[in-house]
Amino acid sequence: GVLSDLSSFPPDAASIASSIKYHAEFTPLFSCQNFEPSKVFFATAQSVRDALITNWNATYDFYEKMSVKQAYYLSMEFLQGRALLNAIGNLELTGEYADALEKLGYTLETVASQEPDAALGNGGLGRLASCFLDSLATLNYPAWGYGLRYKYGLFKQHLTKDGQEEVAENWLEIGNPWEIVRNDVSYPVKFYGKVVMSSDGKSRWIGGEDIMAVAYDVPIPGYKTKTTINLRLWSTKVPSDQFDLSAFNAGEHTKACEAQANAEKICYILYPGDESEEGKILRLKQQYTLCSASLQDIIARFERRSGGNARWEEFPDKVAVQMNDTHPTLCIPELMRILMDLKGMSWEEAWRITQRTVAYTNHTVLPEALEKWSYELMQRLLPRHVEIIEMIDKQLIEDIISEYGTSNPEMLEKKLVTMRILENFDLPASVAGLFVKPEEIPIDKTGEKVEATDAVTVADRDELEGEKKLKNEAANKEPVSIPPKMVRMANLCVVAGHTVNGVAEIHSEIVKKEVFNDFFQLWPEKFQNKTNGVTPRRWIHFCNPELSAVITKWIGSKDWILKTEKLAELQKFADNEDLQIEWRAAKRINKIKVASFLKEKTGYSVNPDAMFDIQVSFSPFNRLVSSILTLGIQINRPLAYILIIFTFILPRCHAMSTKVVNFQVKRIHEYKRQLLNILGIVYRYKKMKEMTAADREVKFVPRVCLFGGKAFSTYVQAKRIVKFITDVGATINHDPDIGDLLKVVFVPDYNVTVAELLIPASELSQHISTAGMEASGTSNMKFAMNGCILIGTLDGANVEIRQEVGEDNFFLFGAQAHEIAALRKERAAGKFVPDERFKEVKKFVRSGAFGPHNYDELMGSLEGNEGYGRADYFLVGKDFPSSLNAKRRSILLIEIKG
Ligand code: DL6
Repeated sequence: GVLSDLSSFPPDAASIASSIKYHAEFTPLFSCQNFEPSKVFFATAQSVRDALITNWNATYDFYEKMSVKQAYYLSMEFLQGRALLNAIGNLELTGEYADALEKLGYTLETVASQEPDAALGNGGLGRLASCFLDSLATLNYPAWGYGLRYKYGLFKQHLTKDGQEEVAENWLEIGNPWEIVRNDVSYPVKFYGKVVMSSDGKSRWIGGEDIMAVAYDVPIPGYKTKTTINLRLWSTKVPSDQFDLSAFNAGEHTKACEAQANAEKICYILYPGDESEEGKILRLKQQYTLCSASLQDIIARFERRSGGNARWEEFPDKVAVQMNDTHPTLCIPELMRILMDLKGMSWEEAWRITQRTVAYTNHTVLPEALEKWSYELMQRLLPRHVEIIEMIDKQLIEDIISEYGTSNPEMLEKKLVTMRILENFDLPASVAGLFVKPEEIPIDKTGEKVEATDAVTVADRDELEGEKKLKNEAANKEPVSIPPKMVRMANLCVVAGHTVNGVAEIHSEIVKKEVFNDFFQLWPEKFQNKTNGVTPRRWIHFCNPELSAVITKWIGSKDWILKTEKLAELQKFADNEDLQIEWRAAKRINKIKVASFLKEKTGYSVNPDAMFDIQVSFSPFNRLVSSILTLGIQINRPLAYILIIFTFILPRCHAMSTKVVNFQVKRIHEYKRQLLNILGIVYRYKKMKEMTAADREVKFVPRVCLFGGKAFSTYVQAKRIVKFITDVGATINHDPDIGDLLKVVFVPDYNVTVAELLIPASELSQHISTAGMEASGTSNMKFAMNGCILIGTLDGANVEIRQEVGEDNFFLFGAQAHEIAALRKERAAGKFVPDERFKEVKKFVRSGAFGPHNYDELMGSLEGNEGYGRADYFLVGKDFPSSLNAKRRSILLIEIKG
């Protein structure tokens, strides 16, 4: 329920100013002489934090007293961005803080701009987690987030003449005014060691390496409520008794600090490179730290709330654990371990409780993103967990056999091979004999056939494989590789989770029909859809105060910030010229801000009256709240009718804006097809160059094309794409023939703060993934909410957005998901006939139009089987002509309405 009557925060500017001054004086982090902006920010944030702590404590006490069911969102990523404006906005104290700071000689904007982004995430999945926290608090849900407190945030992206360069983001350099370290809340986390059987017949995991996970709490305020929930982030350190004092005193300083360094590096960065064995171990340690510390904490809270008389069968009625993708999968065997080995439960009891407690959200269908871990590595690091996983796998085999029987061994074998958690493992003795086919009857060392009496054991198989390998090597020098034994985390999630959800309608269908089809056939009731959502507070109200004011004025209240369906009331004013003028004025203010930001960051000048066309990646929306529903908590929110504003207002408001800014800001990934977008721009540039100046002026609407997004540091192709876009920009932006008619800018270091600036300024944005590959997308929602027209494929949440805004207001193009497999086959068979315009644009790129490079790797990847891997796997060539048509249609709409 809603909390009431909590202690209030100083409401007037004078008391806020004195609270800021107090913190400025007593914060030990800054010198007392100066009152520079970074110090003012810190002191301001601390004064806000006072209020949040009061509300946090009251919220905590309330939920403790009521002993309510609590939802826990476990995520390796939380992409929080800045917190100051969001916190004072949610507390409805923005005006008071602005006044207080003015009294102290500062503007709120200057102070807020001092805050580093908390970039503890990579993209959509992390930003979604942060949006959920805002909405959960706003709706007064008893929920917490659990994550890791990375010392370095997602890298800073510098753009040099060689392309993207990654630089460590030391976001904690001046300290983090929002967090509260809880030195009294820490848990041991173990790695390596061995499992022994104790006298009571229970397994005990002993020895190995121990570290401590320490809690850092970040209060998350809801909007217009006192409810303040918690984001608990774990940091790692060595247990205090493990400092090797004698080594240190003997001068072996590095050795003495080794354990400390080993423990601390677990929380250094998100997704450390995992090409090396060391990198893999570090990632697995991170995942286990998150799961183990969070579960120990959750269980301690459950026991405390049970007053020392825990009734374990009630655990799932009090606790829901949502796994944000597969990174927190280890909470399944960890919960089993704790319940069996430490709380004395039987396998059956522990399994029932675990299954009723955990649920899984899938965020991707990319096979390479469905995590698998080396069995051998996992067994070394987490021996007890691997025993438990083996038991779950064994139980799964039994379930499959009992469902399908043994009368059709071929079908059964196929099911087992796809569904098992353990990959490349022999079948248990009980069933293995069924599948020995005549031609596979093994040969013994003397050349005789071996009787297939029982299971082919692992050792047998390895030996036979070894022999085959030797024979092959001798025969044709091509060794046969033995497939490595792996643990499939997604399969484990599906088996153990009581629900599995995709994040948009089309994605959830693909999850059922393709990715986990065998599981869907076995347990159809587990599978559901929860289309993603975004918070309208951050993503309209706070990031776009201009548009927000227009909406509030015409609707007559601010109710829409909580009840987005109220936005539908704008429809009746759609033809009102005054509204249209105000709407366009708001957009123009945002575009002017972007123009000056671009000038400062890149040196490029863009005309704010050009059309802004953007391709980027994070998002807001109150189509609440996907995964949370699977926690067994009902969030009773209607669909967000926010998009209706598009149907009725957007075209009319764009009407008077003659120029377009085109945005594409996303993680750089081949499936998101930034390459398709930039090739369309290159084609446009080529056509412009072929015309007379007079024709160009008549035929082209001035356009600013913006890209933003980071390429993963080892993703070579993505980095080539970044470099290519910046090279194209460097040529076009300096071409005197083109002037303001076309600008191409790669916005460096795209993050939440940059998104908050770009999205409100957008007129056209690109959501153009190869159909079936973008699980949902959330930036599509954020752009739509800020009065931007979308160009896109029928993919992810685009499908639902298009239904809401109407077909006329969404510029659709491209092959559809069900056509993709056949198109790829056709492509691979060399049957694809490219459009002349596609050939022309590639030839132009190769001609040296953009500098000395011929971009052979990039262009080659779009061509046949020429040694560049999967020949145009993402179907850029196929969708190129229809993307040009869609762009033309979108511009026409904007011009015609004008
Ligand atoms: O569900 C949030 C977000 C979706 O909107 C994106 O479509 C999807 O790509 C993203 N998934 C991930 C997981 N990893 N990969 N790839 O970030 O989740």
